[in-house]
Amino acid sequence: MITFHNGRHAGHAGRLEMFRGELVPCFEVPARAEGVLHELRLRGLGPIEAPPAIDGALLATVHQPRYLEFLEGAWDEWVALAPGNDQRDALPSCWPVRHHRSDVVPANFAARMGLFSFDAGTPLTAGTWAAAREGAACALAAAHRVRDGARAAFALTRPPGHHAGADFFGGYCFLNNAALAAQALRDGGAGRVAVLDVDYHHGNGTQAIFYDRADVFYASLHGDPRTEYPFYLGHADETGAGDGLGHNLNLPLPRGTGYAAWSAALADALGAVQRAGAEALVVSLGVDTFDGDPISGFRLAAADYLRVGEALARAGLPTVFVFEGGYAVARVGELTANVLEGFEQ
Ligand code: Q9C
Ligand code: ZN
Repeated sequence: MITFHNGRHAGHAGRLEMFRGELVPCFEVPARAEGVLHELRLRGLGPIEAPPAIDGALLATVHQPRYLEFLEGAWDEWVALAPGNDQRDALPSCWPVRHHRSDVVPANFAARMGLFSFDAGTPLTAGTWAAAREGAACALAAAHRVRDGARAAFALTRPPGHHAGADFFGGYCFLNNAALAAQALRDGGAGRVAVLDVDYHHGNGTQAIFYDRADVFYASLHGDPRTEYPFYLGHADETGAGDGLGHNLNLPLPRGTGYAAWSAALADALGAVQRAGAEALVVSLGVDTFDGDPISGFRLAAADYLRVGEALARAGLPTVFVFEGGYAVARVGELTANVLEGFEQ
């Protein structure tokens, strides 16, 4: 299978994230993608290419223009705010809550950081915009390749994307690569598209983007949001709204879930994808379900990921894989390549 690799991802290298009252080294590091690239080359899993340049207007098929403008200029604004800011990353520290319903976009930079985000674990750095944009280009290139007849393609995106909404970043994500791929498949002629999210965390951004639409079915298996990040979305009773009612499926699972229960949920999700009449599939491929993941709570073993790939292949759909989470840095390449290799067998 072809891989589209983001040559600018390493420019997004956050230093610190807020965690339990202190700033700790970022979990989402460039070595994650380098590990995947290394393993794909080692196994000869297919060609690895840079994506063609994209028209920036394509990002607006999923994201709000005012959010994109903010992201594009945010680093320069941050650096201009105070001497020394180029030596530290920008993190939000205040947010509007439910009763703040004004649509006024504040002039203050910190206020806009909060308006367009939902956590303090997602540093915005000098290379964030270029990396996120090039990652989105990978997702679009993979979708276009599948639209043009390929059985499957892999977008090795970094930063990840599934927590990013139409107008917010968070959970290490800025642009929603999977949503952009799904939208590109729709625009390329697929009547219905499914996004299947197997990352440990619920893809709150992807769900929100497609929640009121019938043409993109979102299914996710993830740590129960009662206890697991991103907490405020991902419950089983979220089934879609308006035209999208019945087109969203959440399968929350308790911390400690192993492969037997996890793979049964995967089979349920794949059944729902078939019943939804999807003509193409986008897989949000996080491998933070691994039992050695430092920030997650499922118990999948490395060999299980081969079976995951086989199960995904049995859906028989043209498939775009989009890289998401996975923080056991030394193992992420092996786990990801196992899924892709299992799919190809
Ligand atoms: N510092 C993805 O997997 N923080 N995002 C959890 C550990 C947020 C995960 C606490 C985790 C975000 C794409
Ligand atoms: Zn995750």
